[in-house]
Amino acid sequence: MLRGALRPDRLERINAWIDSHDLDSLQPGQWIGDVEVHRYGSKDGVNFQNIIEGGPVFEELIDHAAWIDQVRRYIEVDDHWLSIEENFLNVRESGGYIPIHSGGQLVRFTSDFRNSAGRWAVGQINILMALNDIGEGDGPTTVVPGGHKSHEDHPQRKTAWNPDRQTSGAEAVGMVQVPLKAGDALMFTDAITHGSMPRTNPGQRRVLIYRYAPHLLANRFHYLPSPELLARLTPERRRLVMSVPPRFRPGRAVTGADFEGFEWRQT
Ligand SMILES: O=C(O)CCC(=O)C(=O)O
Ligand SMILES: [Fe+2]
Repeated sequence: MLRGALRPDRLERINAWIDSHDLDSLQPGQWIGDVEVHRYGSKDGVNFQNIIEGGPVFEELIDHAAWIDQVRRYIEVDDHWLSIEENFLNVRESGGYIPIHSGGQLVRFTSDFRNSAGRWAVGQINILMALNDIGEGDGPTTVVPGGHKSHEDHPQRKTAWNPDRQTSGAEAVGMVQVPLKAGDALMFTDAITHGSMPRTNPGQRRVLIYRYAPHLLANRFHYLPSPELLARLTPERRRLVMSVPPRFRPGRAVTGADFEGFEWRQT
């Protein structure tokens, strides 16, 4: 728990960015500059993916002092460089929740969580920042404590043999709620079995989620940073958003259109 990680003036700037968009009119696949409107599923709300392109207030959080050294401690060891794996802003309304997922039983490098001779090998760390208070009825994140060390699937998790499971934190056995105050951040390994309570209150739950991983595992959606963003970033931030720059022969020009219709797998 990182209490008060985001100062009130920063929260105000971020919330003003959200308020300047009409959520009801936004369609998945729509772009706001270099930020893409997105949904994982039908219940878990709108995601503004690649939010670090949304302006300085989002850029500044790439290596925020409230967590970056802790994140490095678990991920940046030996041949692993730290990289941002995914970054988005999520807005969830009444009825919304994210079903129970993850767990130590998964064979997934981002779920790696071990210590070797005093050095950590962690595959992914999430920083979930509360942009408003997330208490009773607001749909707090839920975790199964120790779930990242489990060798068994949580019986209520969606699996290949149980594909229609959408278990919320209200129904899942062994889950605890993690209420947050606006400005608090929750730091957790993505391996932990987690999800959220359904939001029952009116209004919106607003969070920012930045995920960090060893550079070999980044990047989930592979947004290439815009030249404008790269020009603004410090060398340290540049390494976090693009640890391994793409390489082309001299003169080769590539655009997004070259990859349109390309089939890809999402985990
Ligand atoms: O929406 C939530 O509360 C949980 C988010 C989540 O699943 C994640 O950050 O990996
Ligand atoms: Fe998650």
